[in-house]
Amino acid sequence: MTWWSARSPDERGLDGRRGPCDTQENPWRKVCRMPFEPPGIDPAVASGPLTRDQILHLAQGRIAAIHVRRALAAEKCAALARLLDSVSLTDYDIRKYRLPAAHLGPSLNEAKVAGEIDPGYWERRDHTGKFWGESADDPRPDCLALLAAAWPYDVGPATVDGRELFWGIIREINQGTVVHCDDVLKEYPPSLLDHPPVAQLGFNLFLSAPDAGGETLVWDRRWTAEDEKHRRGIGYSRRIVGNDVPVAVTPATGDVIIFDSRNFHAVRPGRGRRRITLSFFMGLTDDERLILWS
Ligand SMILES: O=C(O)CCC(=O)C(=O)O
Ligand SMILES: [Fe+2]
Repeated sequence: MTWWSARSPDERGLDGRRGPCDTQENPWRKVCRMPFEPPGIDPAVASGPLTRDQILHLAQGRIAAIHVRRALAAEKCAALARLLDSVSLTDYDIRKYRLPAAHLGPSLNEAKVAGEIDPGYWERRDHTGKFWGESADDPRPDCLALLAAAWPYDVGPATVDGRELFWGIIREINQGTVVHCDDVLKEYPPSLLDHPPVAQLGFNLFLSAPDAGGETLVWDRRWTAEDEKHRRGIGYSRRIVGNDVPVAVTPATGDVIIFDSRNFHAVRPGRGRRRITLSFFMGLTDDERLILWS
């Protein structure tokens, strides 16, 4: 699969330009860039304002990522950074994650016990829900507003047996992550969610971005069963992507980066300020809803 092959010679790309796309060479080396495209514009990364077409193109594998700059106002990010300075985040288990990272709020893939959701998950969901409920700085309504402005159908929490899942985990990842992919249909029995999604996208709002580095890397490469022999904890050996060049998206504070989480992806280590995101997955359902969970 190549992000570029979907653009026929007379079709407009997301950048509004018509293009023939040369997919003979390695597409990750941006061979599709037209001579008149200013440097720094990557045709595989759509930039905001977020639209329904961008979300669909991402789900179709036509682009690698969507980068919405300054989706959250600077004052709101600053208020959240102050709030997060005053709470302690929980460290992830380093044996599993291999690189230090911390979080606030539960995630579905961490709650898996013998293929099922650990009953303690629901308590953690309520606890974090209460934390945001008591805070004037909850950024989740801003995320919903961004999505609602782009998506003409329902947007709301994913459910399991009618119970709403938690969405909007806070994650601090300063030293990067291993290469991995996230796909709820592979992590759990595929019928776990009441509405199993046809595509799974990862949404990250940057409450604080590093001064340098901290890029989100996305490879044009989906998981196959063969890949399990390269598994290391929650991720995979870097060999899994060989010399393939990923699309790299550099976050700034207040930005949103969305990508297809079923593609292999990773985070580069950052320098300077903390790299803190509000993160969740968005599933596209067969009845055109966006369902959210972390
Ligand atoms: O923080 C990021 O840029 C991506 C983190 C990640 O692995 C994900 O959202 O699935
Ligand atoms: Fe991920």
